[in-house]
Amino acid sequence: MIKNGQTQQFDKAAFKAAVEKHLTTTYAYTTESATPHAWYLAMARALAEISTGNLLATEQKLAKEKARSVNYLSLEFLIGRLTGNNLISLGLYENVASAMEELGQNLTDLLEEERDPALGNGGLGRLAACFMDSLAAQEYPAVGYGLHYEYGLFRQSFEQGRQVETPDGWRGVEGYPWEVVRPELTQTVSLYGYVESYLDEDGNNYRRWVPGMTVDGIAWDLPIVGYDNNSVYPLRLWECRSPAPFNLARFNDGDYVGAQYPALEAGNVTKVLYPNDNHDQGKALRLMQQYFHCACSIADILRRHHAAGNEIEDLAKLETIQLNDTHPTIAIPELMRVLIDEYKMGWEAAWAICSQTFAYTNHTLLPEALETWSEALIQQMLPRHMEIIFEINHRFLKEVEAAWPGNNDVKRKLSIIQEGPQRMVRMANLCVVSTYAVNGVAALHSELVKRDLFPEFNELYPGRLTNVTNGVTPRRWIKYCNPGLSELISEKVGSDWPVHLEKIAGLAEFADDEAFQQRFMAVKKQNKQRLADWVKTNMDIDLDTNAIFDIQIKRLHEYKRQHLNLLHILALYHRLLNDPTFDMHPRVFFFGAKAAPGYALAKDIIFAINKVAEKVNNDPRLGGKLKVVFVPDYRVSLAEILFPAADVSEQISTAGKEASGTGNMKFAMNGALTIGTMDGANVEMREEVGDDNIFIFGLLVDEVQKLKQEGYDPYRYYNADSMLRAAMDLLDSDEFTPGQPGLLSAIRQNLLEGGDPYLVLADFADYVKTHEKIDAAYRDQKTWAHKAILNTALMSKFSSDRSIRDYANNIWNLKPVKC
Ligand code: 9GP
Repeated sequence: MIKNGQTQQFDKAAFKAAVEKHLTTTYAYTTESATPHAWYLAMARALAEISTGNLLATEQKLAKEKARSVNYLSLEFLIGRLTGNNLISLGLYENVASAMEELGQNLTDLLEEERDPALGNGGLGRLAACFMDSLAAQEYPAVGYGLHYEYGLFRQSFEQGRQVETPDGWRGVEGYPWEVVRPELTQTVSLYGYVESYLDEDGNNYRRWVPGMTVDGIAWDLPIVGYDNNSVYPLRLWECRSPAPFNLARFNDGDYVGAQYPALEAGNVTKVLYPNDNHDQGKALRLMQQYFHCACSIADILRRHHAAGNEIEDLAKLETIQLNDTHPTIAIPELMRVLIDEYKMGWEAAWAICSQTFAYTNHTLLPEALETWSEALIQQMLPRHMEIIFEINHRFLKEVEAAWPGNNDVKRKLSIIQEGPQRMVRMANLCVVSTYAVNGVAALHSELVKRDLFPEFNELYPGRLTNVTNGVTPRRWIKYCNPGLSELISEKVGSDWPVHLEKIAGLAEFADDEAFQQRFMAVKKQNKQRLADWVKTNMDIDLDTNAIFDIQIKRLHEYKRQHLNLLHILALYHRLLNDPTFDMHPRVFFFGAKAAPGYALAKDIIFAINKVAEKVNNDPRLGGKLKVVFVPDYRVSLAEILFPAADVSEQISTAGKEASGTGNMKFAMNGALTIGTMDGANVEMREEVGDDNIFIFGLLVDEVQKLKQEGYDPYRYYNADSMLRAAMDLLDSDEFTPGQPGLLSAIRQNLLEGGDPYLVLADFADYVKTHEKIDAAYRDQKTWAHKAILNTALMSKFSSDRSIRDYANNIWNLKPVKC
């Protein structure tokens, strides 16, 4: 068991008493009447007492030391369940299990009672959660700032194979036991209104914003518990409320709805997480969310700065603000506004602080995800910010003029304002102009940011554009989710690998050790059984753990190409039924994915996979060789069962489209072999594990670009490849939708008439061939075990601890502070 300062005083009797006290005084149950859910809540509350105390102590210590900190601003933190993870960080897992046992409760069952706080969409939000974990584990002073959404990412279920969305009230009626509200940190946020000039007593001319309305920002802190140390950092989530709950006079007049209107409007701001991944919808309420988040966070950063006795001039010295994608960009003009209008600083002085405080991470090259806001909308909602953005742009365009005299094309391209019938503010351009560092999230992606997205910016600001390859926390993604593997690793390389992941390289020397191979594969088998049991219980599908478990879990998006995977499945189906010479090792294809509710084709792909699953899982002609499982409501807690159970990891995006990927890393750490394109972090994973231990296929970025330039014709591939044709044509038949041909045609149509924008057909043949290699490789279990062990052993680069050290050393200039 880990010993650390947070738990040295763990007193089992006192802990049990605390659990029982919460059961009765917080949740009003007796030990006899308590449900498992009530036991879980009481246990988590008792644990939160420990972490909240340490959160306050950490805050005080960092303020006293005037430590430089990073403020991680993100509209999403996909933290997943906290209880199990915090037990591991606190080193209390066994102690609490035994305490709860004495109270007649099983810890594993209680942990299942926790709802996932799904405050993010996918990779970007989960990255933010891993980063908070790594900041705390390494004691780099940090505060995470996000939004306290009333409803997280929707819950997904399937009705006749189609995705149905329902609201995700992640806090339940009782509230989330790990969070604590901090009313003393409440902020007031202005919106709408107009800007006016005025003279102060000394006759100086100033601008000021006269807001049309205000709302309150209420702070909720979630504890990010440092692994095996004493630090607890806040993940501070802002909830929007109206300053007045309702208008009493109107209510008394019988206007019940009108009386509550302002409260309803304010409540809407943090009502729901926008369910779009890699897609910008441009909704006004979303801009309001973004500004609300930024205004509260900037005000809180300044409050902390002053509370620690620091001067405003030292802001950039003591605080850095990392913008997680462009979503919090409005923080830049907000800080300028505060410095100029409230601190009465001149533009240059304010700009010197701002441009040395902010850094920006770019997470995508997809044009539909690059945020722009209509100038008119910003003007209406945030009139003073629009003025400031104009001024930033004006000064910036002078720089452009100096660098490219008389070149209006470059000016038009780089300008923060995009001209056109509706003028738009380009948030990414605003970020690059106003920050001291801009990073991409994998080596290839960062190169493409420089080469294709921002080449002129790279020329204008040499050195500003850089790379930090993503990573994932080995605490949640190995130690917590894969206890069997964790034990094996600890036995071979010592137990401190969760904070020194470079140590797992020591496993490589056992890659050829037959006894170790068997134990490694036995752990995999147990994990496959755990998943198979879950599927049996929740979906009533029988699975054989001798089959290859082949898994694709990520958001549903055309560029991620779940439909390429589907076509391969259809080709196997066709061959099994029509080619007597064809043989394959039994395979189960798993999918887990949510589609944005407005994304029709993504939903069609889900429907098609479900329909195919229905048929193949019950078709005796296939002899159990082929199964398809689409797990509903894919989320962090399900991911914790899926990653450890995978033999094969599907990372098959069109080259150049997936900025990094992080699921790819979690799979490989847990001993799965990747089938992937040369995209995102796959490229660096290949460098680490070597060509023999990864299955790479498909067009390279430059080949994709060339093919598109030359004029890509999907029919060429369709006509030339009979297997592809057979697979595609199945989609047009009623094979999977008896009596209703055409229900699955949308996919085929998109790929043929729609021009196949993500080159699914171009990569199909190589994908099939590479899967054949996987089939052959799996039949030789020793070689497979060797490769799987090496995948685990050679993944240390992809610990988010390394990513955070890269940020700390190369961007933030941040030093750890031991608490
Ligand atoms: O699509 C990227 C994904 O590749 C990456 O791993 C993740 C974290 O960096 O960010 C995703 N981007 C977005 O969600 C939107 O920009």
